Amino acid sequence: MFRNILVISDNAILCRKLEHILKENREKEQQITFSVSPFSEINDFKKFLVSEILVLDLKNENDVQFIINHYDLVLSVHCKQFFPEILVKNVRCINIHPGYNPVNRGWYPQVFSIYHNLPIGATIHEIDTELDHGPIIAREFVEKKSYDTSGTLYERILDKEIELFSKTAKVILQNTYTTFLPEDEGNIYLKKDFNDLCCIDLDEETTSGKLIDKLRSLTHKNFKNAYFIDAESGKKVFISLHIEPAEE
Ligand code: 0FX
Repeated sequence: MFRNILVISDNAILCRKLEHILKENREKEQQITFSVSPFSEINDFKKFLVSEILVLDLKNENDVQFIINHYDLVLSVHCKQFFPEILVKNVRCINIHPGYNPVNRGWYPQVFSIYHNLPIGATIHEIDTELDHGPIIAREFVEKKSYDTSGTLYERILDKEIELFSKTAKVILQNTYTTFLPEDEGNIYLKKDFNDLCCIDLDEETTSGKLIDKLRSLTHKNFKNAYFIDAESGKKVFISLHIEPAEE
């Protein structure tokens, strides 16, 4: 069983839900510590979490050594920092990923799932030296509808992450879980792919279906994602989609 568990995250809402599940599933002798990346707003986490919160920079060798010396399990909960090799080789590191590995590795998986018409889900896996790549502990698909946007699909994926973690927290904390390897290398999309997707080329010829899919994939609450460049002013003009199915 793991004794000193570190959660590292950049997503306060998800952390609040996981804190509850972790506390329900831990044994008395298991210590759980929460931490955030230096660029995260720690006060957002303080609002949500009962536990004390550390700030840890995975690019800082002292911070990485501190983790290696003090913890035997690191849980990455939408942590935006890349885990260095020395960390994953010395401490068991487990990631909760908002995509179905290996189909949706990388950044904002639901965006690329809508745009490239790929299945989507959530995965809990051991971290190795490649992004969203290691042995899988649990994964499940979520339903994707023709009228989903990134925003509506993301909510379903978060629910699935919580569901998967609720089902596996006990065996993860006890270190009695089993794993299986991903079938292949799958697909990987990075932040740059998202930034490129956001720019709409007004001269590109496409089908109505593909354009709707692109705008659905870039519509997420109030985020200003998709844009074209106004020819007169040279300024970005942001676009998002209002989409809803007819009532029965
Ligand atoms: O915490 P998270 O949901 O997850 C992201 C990556 O998607 C994930 O692959 C990685 N493992 C994790 C560490 O970081 O990211 P977020 O809270 O910044 O964004 C949540 C969603 O909001 C995102 O999936 C798409 C949407 N979004 C976010 C930003 C900042 C946008 O549509 N536009 C944006 O500018």
